[in-house]
Amino acid sequence: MQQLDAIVIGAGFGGLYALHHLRDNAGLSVKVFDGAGGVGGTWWFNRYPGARVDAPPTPFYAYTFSQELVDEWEWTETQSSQADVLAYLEFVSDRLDLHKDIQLNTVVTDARYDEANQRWTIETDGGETVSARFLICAMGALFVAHTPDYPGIDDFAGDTHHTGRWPHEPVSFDGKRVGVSGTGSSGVQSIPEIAKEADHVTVFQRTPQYALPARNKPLDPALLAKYREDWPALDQSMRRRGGWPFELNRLKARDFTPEERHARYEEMWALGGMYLLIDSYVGVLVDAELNNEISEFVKGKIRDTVDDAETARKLEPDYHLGTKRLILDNGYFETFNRNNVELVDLRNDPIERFTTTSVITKDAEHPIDMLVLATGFDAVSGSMLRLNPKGRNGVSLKDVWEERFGNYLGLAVEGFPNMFMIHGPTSPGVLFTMPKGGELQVDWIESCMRHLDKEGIGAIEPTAEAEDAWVEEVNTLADRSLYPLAKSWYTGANIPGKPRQFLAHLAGSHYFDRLDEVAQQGFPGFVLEKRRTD
Ligand code: NA7
Repeated sequence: MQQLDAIVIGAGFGGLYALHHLRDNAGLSVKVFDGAGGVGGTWWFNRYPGARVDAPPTPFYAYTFSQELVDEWEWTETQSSQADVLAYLEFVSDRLDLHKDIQLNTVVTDARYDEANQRWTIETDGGETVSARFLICAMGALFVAHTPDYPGIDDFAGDTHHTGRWPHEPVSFDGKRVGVSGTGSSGVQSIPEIAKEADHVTVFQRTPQYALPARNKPLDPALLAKYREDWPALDQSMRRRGGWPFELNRLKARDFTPEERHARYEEMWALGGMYLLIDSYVGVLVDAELNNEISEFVKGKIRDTVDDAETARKLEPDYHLGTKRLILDNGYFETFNRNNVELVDLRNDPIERFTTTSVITKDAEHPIDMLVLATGFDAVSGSMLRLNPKGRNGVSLKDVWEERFGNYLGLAVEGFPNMFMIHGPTSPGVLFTMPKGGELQVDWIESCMRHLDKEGIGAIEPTAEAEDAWVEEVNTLADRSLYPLAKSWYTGANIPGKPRQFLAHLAGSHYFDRLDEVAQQGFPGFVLEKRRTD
């Protein structure tokens, strides 16, 4: 059986960096396994038309640790396309010679902790068994695609594509009547592209969503050069500002008149991207009154954009802006002015069943030739539960997480020694720029491993008390904000039967300060078990 220091599951942003850092900087033997046919993780799977980065602009949704990588990769647009991000990750894998330690097309089917030897053993779908001291789970926060179980959906005879499992061969919408279910980021990004080609598009909307204009444009080479020059400072800025590279205004709404505030919203709207949410006034995600004002502003923009008043009304959201994942769009609302696009409001006209050729809602039958499911993911916890590792005494994660996603620091779970999660539940995840957040987590894991070696420790796991206090802390942070008021995948509300728990740490920079503190203090909250074997 192959013996390694660390097994990494997942070859996306987090897993690739884990391989590089642990192998090339820490000198460990590491192997990455991924079920996909290429590196890229989320960016390998989510290749639906219109897929783009919806985080800070390029080049900040990228690795930050290497000035060489920053200098060598030529980003071309401000909100990079899926193809560009994937090409970048392939470039990084070549440049850092990662491929030789990545085994693709290999699903890890089992992972068990061997208590006597303080090691993990994994099995793959190819029948291999591999052992390592550490198991690093970098399977992604948005990996397990969610498909609604409408009666008859499996009987539908046309092609069905989930945005999160998009085919590698081209998909033609030409001459087709396409039904799209779901209006989160994936739906909002893909619907305008599908509508350009299809005969007819029927959008099945459960929750109307806010979307801010992405204003994607070519990236000015002079600006890119400037970012490269200022990279160390911008990188530090991201670490301090919740993953955002630029200084933010600290304006207080109450210091301005309604007219002045409105003018500022217009200014932020014109800038595009996330600015309206993060840089108009402080407290948009905690102050309901302020949030309502900005939400109303965006609803006004939707009404201004959509010609048909009834359609515009159906598209108006009724939750606080930003409390579901913020969407950046490229012509989404304008798409409803096309005469080949129709909106079905599922709240008033729910889907009853599918036939071989149509979707039947309460009020009508909608014939379709193709179904696009943009219905999201069993987010954050789903990929860990799919792996379902078995910890001490063979206890499975599914059993431990039946009612609550207990863990400490979003990184480790009691009863699962030497197992670490990247972007796990209660870590900042998508609420911090993910590539940077993953790097910081991996850096912490490596410092933890060094500590264990120095102290002759064979196994580390959190205490139950540390987990309880941590989950409480993350919940308290969430409860001070408007986030828990929305039904979102941050709370588990998108998956029937999923325990409700706020899955993201809302103060990213403080989270990473906390990780630093725990490392400096010798890992309080963890049980350290002496090494049993040499
Ligand atoms: P999201 O944001 O979870 O969106 C999924 C969409 O699918 C959303 O509109 C859901 O409505 C809808 N949905 C889910 N289940 C159903 C059923 N049963 N019937 C109808 N509609 C349904 O996933 P995305 O892939 O768009 O985005 C995920 C992340 O990827 C995104 O945040 C970016 O960071 C990139 P709901 O709002 O739950 O009522």
